[in-house]
Amino acid sequence: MRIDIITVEPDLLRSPFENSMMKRAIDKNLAEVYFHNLREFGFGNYRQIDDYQFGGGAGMVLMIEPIAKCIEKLKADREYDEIIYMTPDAKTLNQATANHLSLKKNIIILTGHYKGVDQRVRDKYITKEISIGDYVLTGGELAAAVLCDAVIRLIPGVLGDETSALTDSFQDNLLSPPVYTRPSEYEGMKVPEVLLSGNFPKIEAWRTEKAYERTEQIRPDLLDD
Ligand code: 6GU
Repeated sequence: MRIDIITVEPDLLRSPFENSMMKRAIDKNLAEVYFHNLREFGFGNYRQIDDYQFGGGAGMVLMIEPIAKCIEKLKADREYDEIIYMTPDAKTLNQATANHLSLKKNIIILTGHYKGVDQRVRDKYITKEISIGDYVLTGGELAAAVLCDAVIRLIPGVLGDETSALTDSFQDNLLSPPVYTRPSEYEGMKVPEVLLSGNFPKIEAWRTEKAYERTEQIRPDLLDD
């Protein structure tokens, strides 16, 4: 999978891709990630990329031309399955969207900044808009890193234990059950007996029960879907 990220703050984005799972995926050639600094496509000596909004109001808006130049340059070299815009005024990212995107070959992720991008960018180029939750971030960079992590870990071969992505919270719209490791007793707090029993059907049943319990308590909305 190839991901091209168009951003105003490439340095803010780099470290998540240079560590842990995303680094492993890139090292194994299962994911290729490229950063494109929007500033390089800006106007004039100051490489201007944003301007005041028509109609007045606080906050700068990213102009269409620099973004169009960057996207057209990428599109000249290959076909893209999705051009995604990270913005708080969009549907919230969920596991189904991550699963869907993990099957794609080439995607572009555009990260917004300031007041966002000129609406005509969204109308002309964007195939999917994604928010990562109901709160406002300074820019879409960290949101793009979150999206990439959620997607890249699902690419076959990235996770060492091939089954582990399938048992994650949310893969079946349930939260994960509690987990324990050594010691089996800590300051009087004991690990549930069933987990030490070696009876795997019983352990599975316990985990399912706890997953439902936790979901009902913390995220009952997931059970409605
Ligand atoms: Cl994708 N961008 C920004 N700026 N804020 C957000 C977001 C995205 N998702 C949630 N908050």
